[in-house]
Amino acid sequence: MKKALITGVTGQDGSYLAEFLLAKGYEVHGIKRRASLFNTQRIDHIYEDPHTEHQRFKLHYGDLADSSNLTRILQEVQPDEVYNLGAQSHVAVSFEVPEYTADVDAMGTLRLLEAIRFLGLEKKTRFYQASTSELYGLVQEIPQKETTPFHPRSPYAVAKLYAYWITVNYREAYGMYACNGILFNHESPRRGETFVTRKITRGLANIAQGIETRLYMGNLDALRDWGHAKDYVRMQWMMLQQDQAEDFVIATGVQYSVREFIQWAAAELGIGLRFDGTGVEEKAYVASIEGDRAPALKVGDCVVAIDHRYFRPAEVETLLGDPSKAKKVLGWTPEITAQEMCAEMVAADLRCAQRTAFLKSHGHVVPVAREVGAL
Ligand code: NDP
Ligand code: GDR
Repeated sequence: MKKALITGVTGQDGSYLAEFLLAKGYEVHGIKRRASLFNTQRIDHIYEDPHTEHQRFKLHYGDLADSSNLTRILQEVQPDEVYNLGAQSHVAVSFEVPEYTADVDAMGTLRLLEAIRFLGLEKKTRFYQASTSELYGLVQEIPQKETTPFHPRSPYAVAKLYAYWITVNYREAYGMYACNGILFNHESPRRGETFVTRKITRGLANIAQGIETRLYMGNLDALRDWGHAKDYVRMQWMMLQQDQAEDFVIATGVQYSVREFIQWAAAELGIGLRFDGTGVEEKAYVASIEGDRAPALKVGDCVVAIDHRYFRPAEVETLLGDPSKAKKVLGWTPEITAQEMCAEMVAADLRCAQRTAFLKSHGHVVPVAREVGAL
């Protein structure tokens, strides 16, 4: 039975990848940070009690900031495959905690690679690094492919640039099977609540049910190439099954604006929107309502407004990937479109908002988690 070790197993991708690998018959080990509250919501459905016989999904406390911990876990598990998905993954937050982001995202990758080498596992253990389209930043070429030059625009992207190159370096220096998946944005109902797509689907679902009144946004003109996380974790595994390690761009090859995503999400709720104004003054008003999914709204309500705090010190305005190499070499194609994914996310967030509204209407106090400051 093959063994995989996933850092970031409690995150969006980690949870889908763990499911995927378990279905393939792997023994899956995940590194989980200690937190003051449970942080395993995304993997609770695949949790296995350590007392069960033949347990195939095992969690280890750990942190990418702690080399001795990583070395000990690697020594114990002796994995065939390591997926390094753990990261401080929020671009805007990286401007607030740049040093921590560098420590975890850049140095954390080095710590893992070095632990593999130190333990003499470099010929046994295959290594996947979660690289990112943020490396392209100020884009030099449209669409972006494996050979497009990088120009990172945030402490997150700069840290990931180090992680990208140290992965290439360990491949070249030590003959390790180590590769980078340069993944463009991918989302799902499990996406963190402060990334733009989830913020929109959750915010509009809450507004439709009267739990919140307005969604405050940053740059609506930003263009992104959005795919579904399920399609992308399949690709992460495929990248480790080749004869030789290579780096791949994973994207859909289609881009949309944040404003378009808001319109799709609203349409899923039966709401037609009218955008007025430009830049920091822009607002969106309810122009039409159909069906019963937005009982708290009426035509003319202002549901989206701009708050300049959500603009970043340096923005990545446009990203569009060229996944030709992945299609040609690996035979990979994304199966879920951005619009289908948006519909799935809205449906999930609407169910949650309806539950909250129901409980509130029956006198229960239901706190709605909110973002911290402008992030
Ligand atoms: P998430 O933010 O959902 O998950 C990040 C994971 O990393 C969580 O499990 C988190 O733990 C864990 N983590 C954070 N800090 C540490 C640390 N110090 N030590 C160990 N684990 C830590 O990210 P995604 O699942 O969306 O992304 C997975 C990876 O892919 C990340 O590296 C991200 O940068 C990268 N990426 C993501 C893209 C996307 O569009 N989703 C695109 C390109 C790259 P906890 O649950 O405790 O917070
Ligand atoms: P990104 O994702 O920065 O691309 O990084 P995010 O969803 O945070 O932003 C996408 C674009 O939307 C604009 N935007 C807003 N973003 C957020 N979060 N909140 C807002 O209110 C808002 N308004 C407009 C942003 O400015 C940006 O242009 C994600 C992460 O998953 C990274 O880890 C990963 O590497 C990249 O995708 C690829």
